Amino acid sequence: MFSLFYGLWKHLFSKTEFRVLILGIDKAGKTTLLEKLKSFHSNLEGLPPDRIVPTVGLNIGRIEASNAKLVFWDLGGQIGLRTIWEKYYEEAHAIVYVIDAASPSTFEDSKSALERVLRHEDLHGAPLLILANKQDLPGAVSAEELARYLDLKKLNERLYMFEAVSAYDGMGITSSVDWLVDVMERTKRTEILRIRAGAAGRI
Ligand SMILES: Nc1nc2c(ncn2[C@@H]2O[C@H](COP(=O)(O)OP(=O)(O)O)[C@@H](O)[C@H]2O)c(=O)[nH]1
Ligand SMILES: [Mg+2]
Repeated sequence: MFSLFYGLWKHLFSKTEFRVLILGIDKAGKTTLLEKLKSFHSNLEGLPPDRIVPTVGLNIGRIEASNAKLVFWDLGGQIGLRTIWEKYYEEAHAIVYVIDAASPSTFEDSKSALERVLRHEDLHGAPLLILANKQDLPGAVSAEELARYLDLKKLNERLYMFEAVSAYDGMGITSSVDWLVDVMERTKRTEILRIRAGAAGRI
């Protein structure tokens, strides 16, 4: 009997809940991505793309993947809403940065918004997954091309990866989540967040 309860207890409480911020400029595909994640990894149906409206504020999605629990926060990307992003930085384990890879005219805006994110000290050491989204569209640039274009400096202290995805057809999404879980499990930032939560009585 004890072992049964112990097993249940372990199942319920042993998994850390990782908090992941989904950032990116307006129309990059953040909310569509979140809905795809939900439809892949939970019993809940994600919203179909034609029912997704521009995000004002915050969408939250909880999933289980690679034997971990993840909470995704999808924050609105319009310029006026970007100041809200910072409020969530301190608690986040990792960042997913979404870019519309089929819209080169927006790359410059994406790049400067991302550089601002990376400069913020509350995100120190947070792993970064950059998604070259909308690969289903003919003009989309590859992950390598996007990486070359962004030419990000100051990435040396964090784990990062570029991945080509489509929030429409799901390309690249499962491997992206696997990577995220793997790096969040071994990054120092996770350890620091865990210690801080414990100190605040929120283990
Ligand atoms: N073709 C294509 N369109 C996408 C993809 N992801 C998002 N979109 C479209 O891009 C627009 C903006 O998407 P949305 O998720 O609202 O972007 P957000 O502002 O970053 O949340 C919508 O018209 C989506 O249907 C994708 O992977 N492929
Ligand atoms: Mg949105």
